[in-house]
Amino acid sequence: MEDHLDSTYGDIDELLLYKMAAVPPSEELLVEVSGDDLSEENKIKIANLIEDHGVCVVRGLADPHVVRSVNLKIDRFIDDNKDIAVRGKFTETENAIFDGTSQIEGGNKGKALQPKPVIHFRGEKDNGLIDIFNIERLVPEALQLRHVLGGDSIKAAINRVFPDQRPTNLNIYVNKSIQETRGFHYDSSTPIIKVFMYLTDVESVDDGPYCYVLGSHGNEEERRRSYRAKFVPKKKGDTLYVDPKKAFAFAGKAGDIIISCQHGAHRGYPQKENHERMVATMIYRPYSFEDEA
Ligand SMILES: O=C(O)CCC(=O)C(=O)O
Ligand SMILES: [Fe+2]
Repeated sequence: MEDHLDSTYGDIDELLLYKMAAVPPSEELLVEVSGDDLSEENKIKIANLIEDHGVCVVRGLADPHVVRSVNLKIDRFIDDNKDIAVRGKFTETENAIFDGTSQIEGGNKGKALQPKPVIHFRGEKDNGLIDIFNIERLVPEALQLRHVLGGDSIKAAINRVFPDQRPTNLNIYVNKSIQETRGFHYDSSTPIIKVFMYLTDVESVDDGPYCYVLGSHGNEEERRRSYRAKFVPKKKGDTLYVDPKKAFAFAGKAGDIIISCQHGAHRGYPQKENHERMVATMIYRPYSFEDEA
């Protein structure tokens, strides 16, 4: 039997627009905390949300000054190095490696192993999607973000549901006027968690919010079908079908944290021109993953 694309693809955008306007972000998915540590009660709340929906938002854990400062410093660095960025060629400077056309071998792992920060331009244009590895070597304060996103509190909450997940790489995504993004997809057929932190306010769909299909982490059959499918929209792991009623876009403030099961259907939403978004992403993986990679 041949799998086919579901015609609901077109409707999702409309629904997301509606939901963004209506609930930014849903109270049900939100855990508000104060201080830099999570209480046992909050860890349990987070674990329950991850288990039930595959995603949740934690607000109030990050120091707003650090978030702002890291955001400004990265922005300034990108602005100062625009010329190199435009060339899109492999360039090594005193402070950083610009891996224009992905010449560093070994994929993401290869980039993370470099002794300098690696600025990887996924798009070819000046305003292409930028993925930064080893950010602490560029902006030492970002170490504090690593300590929040990969720290004991969040890890303990995640480990209640997925006992073997541990933080690995910290990346920064910079989207400036990115008007095309990959559609709904799974990062993996087995459990992988990402902990995102918005470093800029994401106020509407125009800013390119993170989107998630609630509960899709539990839909193993659909995931298997999508991975098995002979023809998918773009590449392996793209979803064949998502329930538009459960597709949800996350508005949020700088400092908001989104904990997300990446074996559920998700995407970054395309931006409108002149909109910018910056996100710190901590990738969790099971201890056993190293052997498979
Ligand atoms: O840019 C985003 O919001 C999500 C990107 C994505 O699909 C991922 O990090 O796995
Ligand atoms: Fe993804």
